[in-house]
Amino acid sequence: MVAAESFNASVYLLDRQVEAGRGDHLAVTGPAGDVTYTELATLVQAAAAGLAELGLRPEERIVLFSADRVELLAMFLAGLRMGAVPVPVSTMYLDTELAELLHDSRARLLFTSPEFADTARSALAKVSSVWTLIVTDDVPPVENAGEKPGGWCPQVTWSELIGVGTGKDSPVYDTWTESPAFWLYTSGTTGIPKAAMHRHGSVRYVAEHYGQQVLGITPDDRCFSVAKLFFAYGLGNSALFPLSVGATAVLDPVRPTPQSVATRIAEHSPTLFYGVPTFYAAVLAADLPADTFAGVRLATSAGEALPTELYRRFTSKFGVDILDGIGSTEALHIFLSNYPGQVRPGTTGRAVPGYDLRLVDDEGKVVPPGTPGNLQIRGGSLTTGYWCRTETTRNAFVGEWMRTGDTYVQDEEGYYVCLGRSNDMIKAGGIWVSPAEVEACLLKHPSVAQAAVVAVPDEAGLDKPVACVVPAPGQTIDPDALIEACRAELAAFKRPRTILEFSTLPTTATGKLRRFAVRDEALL
Ligand code: 3SK
Repeated sequence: MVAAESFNASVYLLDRQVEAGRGDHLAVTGPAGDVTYTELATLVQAAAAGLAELGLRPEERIVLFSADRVELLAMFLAGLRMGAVPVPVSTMYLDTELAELLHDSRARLLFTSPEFADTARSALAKVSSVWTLIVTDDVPPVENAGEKPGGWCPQVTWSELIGVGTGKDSPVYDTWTESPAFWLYTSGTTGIPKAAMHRHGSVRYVAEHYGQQVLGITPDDRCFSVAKLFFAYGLGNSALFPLSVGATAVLDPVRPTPQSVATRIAEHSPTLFYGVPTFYAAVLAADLPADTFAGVRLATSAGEALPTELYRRFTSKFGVDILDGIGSTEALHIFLSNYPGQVRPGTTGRAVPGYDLRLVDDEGKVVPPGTPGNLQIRGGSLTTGYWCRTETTRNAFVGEWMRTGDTYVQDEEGYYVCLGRSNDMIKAGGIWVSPAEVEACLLKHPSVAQAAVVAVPDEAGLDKPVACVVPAPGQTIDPDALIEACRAELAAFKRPRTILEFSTLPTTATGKLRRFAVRDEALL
């Protein structure tokens, strides 16, 4: 048997930089100020000891529901250091959605920042597994907060946590490359999110393959990502890649808008900018000055295919090249990408070093270049599986290959072109939306008899969820009321952007919804 390699991702990202003499280098910058590698390492050691004092044990989960800031990054690294399992989750979730994840993960601790503290408390009141809520120092105290089923959930501030941990021995838990490191939730076809579990070794894998070999990241880079740390894309962009080489991450707690991003770029001069197609479209619509991205040496795009026209308009206006790529929460980061100096617009590029790609037909037979197929991938950063979802995990893998759910075609030179999804899931703004979940919400409204949610491209060619509904007998459809009903129950990114009324929805002879036909009718 091969001996397991001792490896801790937090030590790899942090202690290694301090030992290499980069302690005074900036690890993080942003509106809240600068933090050096030595300062971040000290915070992480104290936070890890503090978490242990709160009773968190290796392999137990801590859910992180916070804006991007130093404390969030430190919590993530502290969790890894002590062998616990940090679970950064989307701050777009409503309290009921967060409660589901707390329950599913059986998290012991929950960490939050002021913008999300009310949602966090309201979620806590619905679950019993969480012992303690940890809040950043700027979260105002609330009287009588902390009630939960069968008990009380005390609140600890960040300063208290660091105070408890400071001066305490903060040993690194003896993790291996194979040890559980962190989870990232991703939407399922049913709408119930599932946690993709990742290993310590995968952190090094994505950093050394995409981060270093495709982006060519160096200690002189300053990284700025519109995708937040709770997305796999953002986690790599703003944490795993910069820290793996001693570079600097620009962390911004606010939701990015073209204007806020222009301001941050002016203040912090990033050299690597990570965006998504929807954001590039918004930047062009905002008519920012042509020198907004001056100083950025390279931009990336992921989440959904970058339309050629959007690529051309952005690069010709701002003079910065965009590497379009695709990754997944399950693969942890990008496995298929364009390369600097070799971009082919309208394609997603070629395999990232360390990953094998193949296109197969519905019988699983590999198809030749020029023939569309279902994309499968193999590589060293794939999830070990979904937490407590045995059947879903088995269905996702074919041996060591993972099904991506995307349909692609490869040209003779090896460039891949995205043709769409192989299943019904919708990717809007780079985030998965389950039609089934949105349809279930619409069907609760008394005016709706039938609902189908499909992806329809907007003016920039980017897919958005559109609801096609049939009114219940005697009812009329009020689109605003339906969108409001979705807003009340679902995170904002899931809500349909448009409601279209149909007298019937196209079905097969056996009564199954013909989604492609619904989509075609929605496009008319
Ligand atoms: O959606 C993507 O393309 C992506 C890229 C990097 C990491 C994670 C994801 C989902």
